[in-house]
Amino acid sequence: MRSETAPAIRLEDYRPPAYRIDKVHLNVLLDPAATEITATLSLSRAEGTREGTPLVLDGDELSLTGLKLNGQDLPETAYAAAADRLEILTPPAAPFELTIVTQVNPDSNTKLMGLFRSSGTYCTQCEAEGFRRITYFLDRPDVLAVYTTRLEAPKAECPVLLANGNLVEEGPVEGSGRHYAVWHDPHPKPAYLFALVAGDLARVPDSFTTASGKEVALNIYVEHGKETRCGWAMDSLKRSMRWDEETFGREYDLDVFNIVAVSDFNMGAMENKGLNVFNDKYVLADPETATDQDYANIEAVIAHEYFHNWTGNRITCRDWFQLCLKEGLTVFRDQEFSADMRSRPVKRIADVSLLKSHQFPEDAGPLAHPVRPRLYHEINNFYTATVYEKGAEVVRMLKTLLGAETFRAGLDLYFQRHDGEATTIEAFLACFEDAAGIDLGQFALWYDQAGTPVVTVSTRYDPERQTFSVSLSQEIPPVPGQAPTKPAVIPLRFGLIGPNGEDMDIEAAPEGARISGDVIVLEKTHQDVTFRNIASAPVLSLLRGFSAPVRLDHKPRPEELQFQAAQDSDPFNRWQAVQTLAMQDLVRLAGEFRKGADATPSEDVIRVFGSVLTDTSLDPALKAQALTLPSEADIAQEIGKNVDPDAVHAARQRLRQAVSSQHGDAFLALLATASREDGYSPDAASAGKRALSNRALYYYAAEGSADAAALVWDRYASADNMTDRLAALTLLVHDHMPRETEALDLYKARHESNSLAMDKWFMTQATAPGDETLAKVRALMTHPLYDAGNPNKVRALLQSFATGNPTQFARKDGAGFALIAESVLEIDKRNPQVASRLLTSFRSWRALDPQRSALAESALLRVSSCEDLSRDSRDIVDRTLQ
Ligand code: B3K
Ligand code: ZN
Repeated sequence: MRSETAPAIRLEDYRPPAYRIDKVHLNVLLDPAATEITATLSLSRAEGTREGTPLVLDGDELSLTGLKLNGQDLPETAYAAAADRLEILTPPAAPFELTIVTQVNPDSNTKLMGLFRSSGTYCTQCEAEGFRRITYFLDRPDVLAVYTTRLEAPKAECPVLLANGNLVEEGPVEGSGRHYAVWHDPHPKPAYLFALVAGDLARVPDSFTTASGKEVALNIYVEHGKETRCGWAMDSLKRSMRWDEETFGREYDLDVFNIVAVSDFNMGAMENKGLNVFNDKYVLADPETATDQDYANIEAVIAHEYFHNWTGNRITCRDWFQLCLKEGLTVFRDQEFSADMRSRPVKRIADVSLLKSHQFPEDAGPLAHPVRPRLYHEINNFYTATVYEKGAEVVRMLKTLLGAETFRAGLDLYFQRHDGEATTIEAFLACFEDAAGIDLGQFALWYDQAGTPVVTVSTRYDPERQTFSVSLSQEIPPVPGQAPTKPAVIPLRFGLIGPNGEDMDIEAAPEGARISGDVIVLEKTHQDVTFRNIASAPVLSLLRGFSAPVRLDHKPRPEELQFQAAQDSDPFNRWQAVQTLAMQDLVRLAGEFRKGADATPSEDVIRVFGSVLTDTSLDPALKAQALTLPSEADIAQEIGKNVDPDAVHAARQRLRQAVSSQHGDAFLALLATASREDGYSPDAASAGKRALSNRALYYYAAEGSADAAALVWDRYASADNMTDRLAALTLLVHDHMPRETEALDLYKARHESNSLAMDKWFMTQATAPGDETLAKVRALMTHPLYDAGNPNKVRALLQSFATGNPTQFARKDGAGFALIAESVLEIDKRNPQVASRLLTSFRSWRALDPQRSALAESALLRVSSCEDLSRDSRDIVDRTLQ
C-alpha cells in the first residue's frame, strides 16, 4: 500500500477567510521538550460570514491543552480538536477572544518547521505552513494580525529572547531564575512571518540612520566565537538598506532589525518581520573559510531578505499561488542590488547561467509549472527556480517593455496602493497598466503558461534593396496538463553589428514589429521585421542581456558567432557567442563519443578561447566567465534526449585538454603574472582576478604533467584564502592528482572545527568523477563530521552528488540512483522538505539513454512504493513519474 496523495489545492477555489484575526497575543514558556504556548486571538466574523459559521483553525501535529472563549472554559461539545485542526462549532456573533493552549516538543522537531532547536537555540520557521505547528490558527497569508509575543525561559540557558517587532518590556520572573521579554510588532502580518528565537547567542551590534533620520539598531546574533565572521553580512545589510532607499524609495519601518544565524535550516534564510533567521552559511564569512562566491551569496541573500520587508511583508500574498508576487519581485530586486554593487554584466551572466541550468530543465521536465501555479499538493515544493528565477525575469521584462521610469512609477503605485495588504499578481500588474496607460493582458500570460518559449530566427540581407529582414516565430513546447498556449509578449533587445564591429544606427523604424529603443517586441506567433537603408550585411545580435527567458533557435554561421565573440558591444551576447560555439562543439563531440567514435575539438573553438584569453580589453571576471565551459548538466540539457553522461563528460574533458594544450603557455603566463595581492579583499574586482587565475589553473592542470600537478599543489599549499584553496583542492581531487588524499587530509586537519568549511570538503569529494566516488560517498555518510539531520550536510554530500556528478549519479549499474533513492527514504522520515528537494534531482531522468532511464525509473518506483512517504516526497515522486 502506498501513501495517499494529498488533495489538490486549486487557485480557482480561493475564498476569503470567514473570520478575521486582528490581534494575537502569544505567551511562550520555552522548554526543550515541552514548550507551552498560550495564544489569545481577537477574532471577528468577516464581512459576509453568516452568524454561527464554524471557525476552523489549522493545526499540524498539535496537542491542545487548554481552550477558553471570552475567558470561559468551553464545554467539550462546543469544539472538536484534532492534531491538524480545531473547530469551534458555533462561535459568537460578536467579536470574541479565543485562548488556546498548546504544547510542543522543540527537541523532537526534526522537520525544522514550526518551533525547533538548532545547536540548543530555539528558533522558528513558519513559511509556508509552520505556524500551525505552534498553535491553532488561520494559517493562510491573507489573515493579517498585529502580534505581541511574550517569551519566558531560564536566563542562564537563554539570555537572548527575540521575536518580531520592537522590544517593549523585559525583566526577571522573580524568584525563578527565569526571565521574560515582550515584543510588539505594530505591522499587521500573516502568520508565516512570525518568528521567535531564544538561546545563548553572541550579539554583533551596529546601527543605521534612515533617509528620514530614524535610527535603527541592527544586530546579528550568532553562536559565541563566530562574531568575527559577521562583518561582511552587516556591511551588506547596511548597503541594502541604503540602496532600497535610493533605488526604490523604501525605508525601514521598525526600531530594530535583527538577524539570527543558525546551523540547521531547511532553506537559505527567512524574512520574518524584523527578525530574519538565516542559515549561517549566508551570514558567516572570513577569507580563511569563505570563497568569493560565498561572499557574493551572503550579500545577495542578506539583501533579498531585507528587501522582502517591503515586497513580501508590508505587501504580502493573498494566497500561496501568488508566491511569485513576493519572490520573483524580490529576486529581481536583489539581482539589481548585486549588479549595482558589482559588475552588471558579470552579474547578469551569472544569473542567466543559473536560470538556464536550474529553471530551464525544470520547465522542460515533469515538474514544469507556471510562474503562478494553479494547483498544488504541497506548497513547499513550489519554492522553485520557476517561481523565483523565472518570476524575476518576468519582472525584468516588464521593466524592459515599460522603460525604467514608467516601471518605477508602476512600482511606486504598487507600494502606495497595496501597502498593508495581501494581494495578487493581477493587482500588481494593474499598477503598471495604470502607470503606463497600457493593457498587460497578453503579458500576464507569462504568469500562467509553463514551458520555455522557443524563438526561431532567420535573417536575410538584400544588397540591392538594402534591406535586412528578420523572420521571428515563437512556440511554447507543450507541457502535459496545460491548455494550448497563446503567444507570449517577448521583448528582444538587439543590435545590428556592422562590418567594423560597431552597432549600426537604425534610422527608420523597421516594419513588422513594435519596437521601442533597441527592443523588438515579438507578440505574435510569427513576425517579419524589415530594416531599411542597411548599407551592408549586418550580424544580428539578438536577445542582448538575455532580455527574455526564451531559447533562441537561431543558427548563425560559425563566422558570425566568432565575430560576435570578438566584437559584440553587448557583453552578455559576447559571452553567449563563446558559449554557443563551445556548446555546439561539445554536443558534436559527445555524439561521436556516444557512438564509440573518436573526434577532435574544433580548431575554431580553440582559437576563440585563445582570443578571449589574450583580449586585454576584457575585465578579468568576464574573461573567467567566457572561459568557463558549459557544465555537463548544461550539455546534457542541450542534447535533450538519449543522453549518455559518460560521453558528455569525455567531450568536456577533451575540449578542456585541447584548449589547454593549445594555450598552455598563455595560461601559465597568466598564472605567473596573477601575483597574489597582499591581504584578501572580497570586492568584485579582486574576486574577478582570482576567478581568472583559477580558471587558468583549471586549464593548465589539464595537461596532466608533473609540472602542472606540482603547480596545483603549490597553489593549494600556499593559498591564503578559501577561494584559491578550494579551487586547487577541487582540481587535485577531481583530476585525481597524485597528492589528492594528502590534500584532503590537510584540509580536514585545518578546517575540522568549522562545519561550513567542512561542507566544502564533503562536496568536493561527492562531485569527483570516477567510479570510486560512490563508495566514498557511502563511507562519508558515516563520517563523524557528517550529520544526516543537518540540511547543509545533506546538501553538501548527497544533493551535490545527485546534481553535480552526472556520471556517477547516472551510473550504468544503477548504484548512484539507488543511493539517492535510499537516502530520500531515510531522510524523509525525519525531514520531508530536505528529502523532497533531494528527490527533484531525478527530474531529467527521461532524457537519459534507455538503459539509464530504466534504472532511474526503478529507483523512483522504489521511493513511490514506500507506504508512509511524506506529502512532500509523494508529490514530487508522483509528478516525476507522471
Ligand atoms: N521566503 C523564504 C523561503 C521559505 C521557504 C518555505 N519552504 C526565503 C526567501 O525566499 O526569502
Ligand atoms: Zn524570498
